[in-house]
Amino acid sequence: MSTAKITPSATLLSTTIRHLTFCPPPARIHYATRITRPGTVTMSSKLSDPIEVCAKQSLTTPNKLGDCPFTQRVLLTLEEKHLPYELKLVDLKNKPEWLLQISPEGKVPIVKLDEKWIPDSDVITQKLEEKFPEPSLVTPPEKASVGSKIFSTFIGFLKSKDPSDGTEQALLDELTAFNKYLEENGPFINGKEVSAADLSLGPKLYHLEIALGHYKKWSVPDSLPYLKSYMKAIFSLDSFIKTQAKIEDVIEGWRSKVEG
Ligand SMILES: N[C@@H](CCC(=O)N[C@@H](CS)C(=O)NCC(=O)O)C(=O)O
Repeated sequence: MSTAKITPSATLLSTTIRHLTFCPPPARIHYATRITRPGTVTMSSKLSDPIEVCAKQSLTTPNKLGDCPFTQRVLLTLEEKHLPYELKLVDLKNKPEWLLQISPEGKVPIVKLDEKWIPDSDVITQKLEEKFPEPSLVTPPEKASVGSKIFSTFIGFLKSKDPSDGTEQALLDELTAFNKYLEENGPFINGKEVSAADLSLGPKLYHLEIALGHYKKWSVPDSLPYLKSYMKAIFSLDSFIKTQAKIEDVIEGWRSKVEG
């Protein structure tokens, strides 16, 4: 396990650093910066116990959040709901025994809710919505899968070694369909307000932009202006800036997929 350092956004007033073990959560957070032993980072905008979140540790920088888009989705949900949380950074290259005990698949994110460790960002965000319904981030079911094939087609293109295998076109088709959707329904998936589907897709588009730019010298074409504006808007959210992975981490995170 390791430590983390995250710059709080202007709206978040408390940062607490604690030891990275499954010790009981700290006493109530009181809008103050408190450093005890090296360890987790707690960010809080409310006077309540922080929610424990196991997250991927940076591959490039000690004590920093790593490059997991599923974890960022969960953190964005917590941020947008103004819920305090505490990160427990996990070295996924050297998984600790306790991780496998609480999540047999050994994957992050994992979040502790009602004294139970919950894996999988789909399940976690659903439970957060049920337990903390305000402010609502619900995406209407008919819109919830908009853009959902972008991530898999991005990975197909990223891994491809054959420029004529159709993977670039498959990605372009998905991005073009999404651009059209945004033109007609945007600026966000559910219209004017950011909702859960954006918080899932945003981190994936961030990875797409960085990884394809680095490994393929590829960028989203100018012929998709609604998509470009969407990415700009999501990447500019305070919550996004606060929870995003470092560019070097995203590049390192995809290296084995590209070179492997
Ligand atoms: N379906 C899961 C996917 C989580 C996932 O794949 N996490 C990656 C990091 S981004 C992981 O923990 N990988 C470790 C491994 O596969 O051993 C979710 O939505 O939370």
